[in-house]
Parts: sequence; structure tokens; C-alpha cells
Amino acid sequence: MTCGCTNRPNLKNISAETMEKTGRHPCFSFEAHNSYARMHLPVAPKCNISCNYCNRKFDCVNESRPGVTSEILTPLDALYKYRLVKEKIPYLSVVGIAGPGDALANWEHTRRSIELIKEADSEVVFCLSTNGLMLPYYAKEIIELGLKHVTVTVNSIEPAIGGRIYKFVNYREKKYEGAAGAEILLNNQLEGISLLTGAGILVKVNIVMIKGINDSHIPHVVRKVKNLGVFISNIMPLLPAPGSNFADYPQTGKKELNEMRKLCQLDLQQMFHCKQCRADAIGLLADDRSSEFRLTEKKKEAVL
Ligand code: CLF
Ligand code: SF4
Repeated sequence: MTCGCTNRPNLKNISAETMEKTGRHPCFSFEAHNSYARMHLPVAPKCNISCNYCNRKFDCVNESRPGVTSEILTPLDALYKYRLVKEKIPYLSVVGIAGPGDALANWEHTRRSIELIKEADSEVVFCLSTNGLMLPYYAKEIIELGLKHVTVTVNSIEPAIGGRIYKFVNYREKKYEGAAGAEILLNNQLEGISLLTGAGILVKVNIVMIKGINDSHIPHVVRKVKNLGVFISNIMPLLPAPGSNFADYPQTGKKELNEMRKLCQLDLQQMFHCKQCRADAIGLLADDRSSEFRLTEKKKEAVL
């Protein structure tokens, strides 16, 4: 008798190389999260949308807990910093780009940082996180760069719900507000995800759970992205950022969050070990060492 479980993604078009890399990825593999470290390179300060839970003085809450990023790096700085960290943390396996804005709204810097580090160390597993607005434009380059792990934050698949989450979307030199912007965003997210999964890239979908806005809608989002071939989803709590439009909204409770994850797990495997890292996080997921590695001129000279 075959197993009736339906929550496993279809891995037919996933290469052995991708699976080997996934075994060293602390977010995509629960087994890896206590033994492999990741570092985020804060090379992407700009953003092309405005989430109501975001205060631009803080890190992108799609991939980070609220806390001002301590530095913005150039691609060359990113390479120096990678060398510095790798020397001190040999079990560092993943280099991720997770803001503090959007990785694809700063594509030149994101791409160059990846290229430089890849030239220096072919073993690195690269990862990036994006709101997905520009994914249809950059999916081809992402695939050609050899990335195997991408995270897209999809908070809604209904423009009316998205219109309450996103204040505006800046797309092709034009600003779209509310549901009109949300519709462009979600269409691009879904198209971009399909392009990536179709090319054998493992896609994780992050969802910020906002009480009274998208909470009851989340199972629909999960089912939709599962059908697009997404590998795993990560339902995250809303952490109300001071100064943001959702500053007075309640923080999502742990119990309701885990109940939602368990419900959605019936459709697609869920991440339960996310730590909502800073955009410059370094180390094991549960042990952030970013403060040890602020890039001073002296440190740069040491690795030149
Ligand atoms: Fe960073 Fe994100 Fe890549 Fe991981 S984090 S870009 S997938 S390397 Fe991980 Fe941190 Fe949770 Fe993100 S614990 S916030 S899921
Ligand atoms: Fe802020 Fe991230 Fe949303 Fe951009 S995608 S507005 S940086 S939370």
C-alpha cells in the first residue's frame, strides 16, 4: 500500500547536487539547523514595495526580527566579510541575501556579491529571499547563477486581502496602491515561483500571519503554492514594528501560529524552526554571532 501522505513536495526534477546542498542548509533542512551556520550579507538596502508591517528603519521583517541592520555592505565588502567569517566559523555553509530591503530591488549588488564569493569558494550554498515583485525578470539570471534555494514571501493570493497588507507597489516606474498593487505583486510572485520550481530550484514560501487580515486565508496560500511545486512554507508571526502601519496590531501568538502550521502541514511540509533572523545574521540559527563580525577597516586589511 502506498503512503497516503500528501504533504511531501514532488522532488522529481530536483538534482542530486541540490539535495546535497539542502542537507547543508539550516533553514531548508531541520536536520541541518544545529550543525550548519548561515551568514546574511546586508547588500540590499532598497525596496520596491511598502508592506504595512515594515518600518524602513528596521530590517525587512520578511526575513528578520525587528532590529536595525548594523551595516550595509558593498559586494567587495561582502567578499571580505565572507572570508573573515569562514575563517572563524568553518561549519558556515550558507550565504544568504535577505535585505534589509529586497534582494531583487538591488539586483546588481546581489548578483555581484554572489559572483565574487562563488569565485572564491565553490562549496558555498547560496540563498536569497525576496518579495517576488521582480522574480519574472530575474529568474533566468538566478537559475544561471546556480542558486538552488530561494525564499519568496507570499502573504496573500487575493488582491483584496493583499491590498490591506501592502500600502503600495512600485513597478516599472509607476506606483500602484492597495489592491491594484497587490494584484501585480501576487501575479509576479506566482509566475516567478513557477519559473524557479520548473528549473529545479527549491522554493520556500514565507507567510506573515496577521490576525484579522490574512490568518484564515493562509491555508489557501499554502495549497496554491504547493501546486506550483514549492518545497516548504514558513508561517511567521507578525512582529509589530514601531512606526509601521501595523504597529498597534497584536503580535501573532505562538499557540495560534503553531496551530496554523500544523493545519497547513497536512498540505505541505512546514518550517517550525525559523528564528526570524536579522538581515546581517551570522552563525547557527539559534546562536546569532553577527556582533562579532562588524566590518572595520582593520578587519578588512586582515583578510586582503
Ligand atoms: Fe537566510 Fe532565509 Fe536563506 Fe535561511 S534565513 S535567506 S532561508 S539562509 Fe531561515 Fe532566518 Fe527563518 Fe529566514 S531562520 S528568517 S527562514
Ligand atoms: Fe519592508 Fe521587506 Fe516589505 Fe520591503 S519587502 S517593504 S523591506 S518588509
